[in-house]
Amino acid sequence: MPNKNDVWCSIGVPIKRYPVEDGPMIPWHLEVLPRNAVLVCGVFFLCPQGGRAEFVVPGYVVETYAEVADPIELAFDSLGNLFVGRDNSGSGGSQVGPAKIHRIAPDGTVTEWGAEALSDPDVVAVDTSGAITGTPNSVLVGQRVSTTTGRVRFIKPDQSISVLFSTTQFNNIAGFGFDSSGSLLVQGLFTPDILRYDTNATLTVLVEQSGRGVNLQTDGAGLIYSATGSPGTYDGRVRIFSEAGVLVDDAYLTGLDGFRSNFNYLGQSPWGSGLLGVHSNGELAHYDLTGAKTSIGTGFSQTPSVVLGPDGAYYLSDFTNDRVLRVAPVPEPDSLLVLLSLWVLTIIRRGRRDR
Ligand SMILES: [Ca+2]
Ligand SMILES: [Ca+2]
Repeated sequence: MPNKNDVWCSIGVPIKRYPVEDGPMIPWHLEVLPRNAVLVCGVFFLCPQGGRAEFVVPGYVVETYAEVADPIELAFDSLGNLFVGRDNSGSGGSQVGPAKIHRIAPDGTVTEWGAEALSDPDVVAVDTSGAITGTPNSVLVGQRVSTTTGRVRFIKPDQSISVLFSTTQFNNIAGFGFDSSGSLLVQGLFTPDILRYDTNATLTVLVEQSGRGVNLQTDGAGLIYSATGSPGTYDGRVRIFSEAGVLVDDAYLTGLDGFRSNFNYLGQSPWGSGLLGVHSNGELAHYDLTGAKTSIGTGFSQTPSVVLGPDGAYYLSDFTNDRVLRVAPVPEPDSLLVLLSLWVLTIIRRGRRDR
């Protein structure tokens, strides 16, 4: 039997279960269910409506960049390789089970990355400079390794794997960021405290807070944006802290729909500076630095990560459909192509006149 936290189709085949918990099950709130889900005897069922959802961002083309199983967090290295964290629950396995992360090369080739499978490898970041791991472009992987212990490992470009550190401050990892000094910041999941691992390999507790970790973003200029959700109320919140761990804004964003909102991209975008994220209702939204919201797209489903690519396009993990999406501006008509078309038209017209 499916458990109450699973999403199943009416004939009992698992479609996708969103890995919001990585541990003890908490019943899904009704408002986070897809529109085509129904509640039967306490079990949520999802009836596929044929084909994939429509992803719409006016002025932008949304296309499949690569097909990958169960994608969660995304991170580019300095060479344009895109690393994709992974959660086995999408394929019916354990939320904390072992898997190899994916690497999508710039030519689109997908490789299972790392010398061995790692438990719960859903959160990733890239140490492009090597300041944290000693090896540029090592991929940091945030893991849950036991009921008491969280761990950060890193995969070097030769695919060998080392432990960066383990902690009992929290047993699972919700997000990574880098501060302006190049220190690695790590937010927990069940306990959303924030740790700092500096370039001298010193680990300190920067922030202790309650709720549940959703994600962490840094602006690289002194501020940390920490997204949390509260079990039961789903009153999602983004707080701002200084890099010293001092609370700057306790309520930068509030009332978000909890775990299912993901605020993954912080920086300049075509919609201005601020945060980009996807809500549980499929809305792609931008929040400016005052917290004002602009809706910029619809139809997204279970999109745990948004990152800016080296080509200026945005890349989104589409957990439900086992793929990474690329969102790029509608291309301008090539001016040479326009000139060529006009020239061909002129030739045709002249030919008709000469007949
Ligand atoms: Ca997981
Ligand atoms: Ca995890």
